[in-house]
Amino acid sequence: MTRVAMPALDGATMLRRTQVYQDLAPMRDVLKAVKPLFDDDNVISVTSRPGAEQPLKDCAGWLPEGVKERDFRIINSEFRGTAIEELLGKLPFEYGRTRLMRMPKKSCLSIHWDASLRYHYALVTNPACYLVFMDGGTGHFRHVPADGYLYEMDARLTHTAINASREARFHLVICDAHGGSTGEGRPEALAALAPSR
Ligand SMILES: O=C(O)CCC(=O)C(=O)O
Repeated sequence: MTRVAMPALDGATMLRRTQVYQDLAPMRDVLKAVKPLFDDDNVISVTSRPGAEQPLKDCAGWLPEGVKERDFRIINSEFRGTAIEELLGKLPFEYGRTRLMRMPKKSCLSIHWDASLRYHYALVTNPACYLVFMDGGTGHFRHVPADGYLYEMDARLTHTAINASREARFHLVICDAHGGSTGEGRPEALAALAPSR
């Protein structure tokens, strides 16, 4: 098994609080306004590509081959002039795909890894919701609190997310437009996992 370039699993870098802060109440107002737009895929696109046929669904699913995070640079009309646009304007990096992610009660994601750092802002959560970073057979659980701060996640690490509660969880998830990494260096069994969502 080869292990070369996979980012190190380190408690401090799996998830860290950034300096970026946005009041929670107006952020939750935006969520409330768009909540009826969620459907089975549990994702609403905040940003989309120029000319997207369905801007609110442009970021759902996997990043298609040849498409870059930075292509998702249009803030959809539903989010213009809102606290979410204000938050995006404060970032010290360029945003790529930006989505509202609903995680239904008693659910989890498949284990995967992503090509860039990701940033999570918890809108509605509770202590039974976690990002879980895998280290062989061990999972390191991290909770993203709804404290108004944006959290940086090293999504290049193999991970999943779980909602072990009886309520839906809502996060705003922002991809770094220029982050990047490949599966190179992962143990073979994990390299076979495709990057996801
Ligand atoms: O928490 C979520 O909804 C997605 C978590 C995740 O896998 C990610 O941000 O890469």
